Amino acid sequence: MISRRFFLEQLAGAATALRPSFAARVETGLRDIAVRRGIVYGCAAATYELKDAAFSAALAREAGILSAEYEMKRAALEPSRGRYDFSGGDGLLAFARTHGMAFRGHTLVWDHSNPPWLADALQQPNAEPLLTDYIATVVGHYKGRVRSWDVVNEVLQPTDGRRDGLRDTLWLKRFGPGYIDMAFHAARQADPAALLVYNDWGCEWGAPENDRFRAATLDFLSHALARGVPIQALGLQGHLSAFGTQVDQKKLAVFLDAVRGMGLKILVTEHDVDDSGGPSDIALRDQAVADASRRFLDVMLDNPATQAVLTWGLSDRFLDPPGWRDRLAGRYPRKLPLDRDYGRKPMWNAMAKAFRA
Ligand code: 9MR
Repeated sequence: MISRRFFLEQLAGAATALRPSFAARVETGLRDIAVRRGIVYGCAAATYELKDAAFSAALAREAGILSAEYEMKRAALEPSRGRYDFSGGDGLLAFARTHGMAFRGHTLVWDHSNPPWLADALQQPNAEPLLTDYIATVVGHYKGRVRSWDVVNEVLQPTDGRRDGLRDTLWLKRFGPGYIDMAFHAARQADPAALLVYNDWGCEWGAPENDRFRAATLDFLSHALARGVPIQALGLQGHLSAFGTQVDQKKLAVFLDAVRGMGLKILVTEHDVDDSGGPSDIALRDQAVADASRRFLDVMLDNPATQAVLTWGLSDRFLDPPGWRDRLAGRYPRKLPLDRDYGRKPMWNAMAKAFRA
């Protein structure tokens, strides 16, 4: 029989084991607020950012799930053929585990961020293993440790002129539409437990081209599910614009209902709000960013199929490619919940309110 003392010792041991992650985040962050809503909040990050202790502390406080901004794309993972480098992804995963966070995989099959050798290699005969073996290796490496995988990323583009709405990618050119099925089946085989996601942008906003995108997405999903492709969730990236085309809440809600009606889960995978084109007054811009985020998240979270919200980064500090500042006439972009000094912005408050609503 298990003695009471043994039981208490086990309990104490478990508490000690958990302590580091709690100690690292005494303050309530978006992750805790999200948990109370029954969802998970997190963000994309990169290992170079983790070297900044103040940022790491903010990340541990705010994020309950981590995604890789670029270190789990093929260019990073397989820089030369057959030679894998998991250091970036493993570094992020280690941080996630230390801080009790879940982990996402982004992304297995994309038209961008592929290593330079891949295009030529794909021209050889019997090239399918370049897709399926890659997925088996990468998903196998992270097996049991990734909650959800973006299996294919950005595969629709109705304006490319195909009846099936598929984007004209290097994968489509080489294998035809079947590459998507191959990718999902390979991922399913390599990790039976991970949630398999199709991730894209284009369904979020209210313009006529987005009507076409939503229709193409529903068409694509229903056909894929009918073929037995193991797609389990739709990821909407959620890259919004504070001063450009807006979300149409009604259209978005109807679309999400249809997705849920297919039995799929929904994730917001890369949310941020571009503030270019706005007034110079920072308070006004921050408010517009916050309002756009709230309008979007209210609809996304109203649907019971939505499981997760991730922002594409946490702090404006690391958004400094020169092109951005040119577009903002010398100003820094302010598109994320925390500012450049990790202070909470109106967008943080808007997200907290959306989670609590
Ligand atoms: O933010 C990412 C940037 O650091 C990379 O250089 C780029 C190319 O790999 O990808 C960016 O992330 C994109 C994501 O992977 C897919 N959706 C659009 C994102 C923003 O461009």
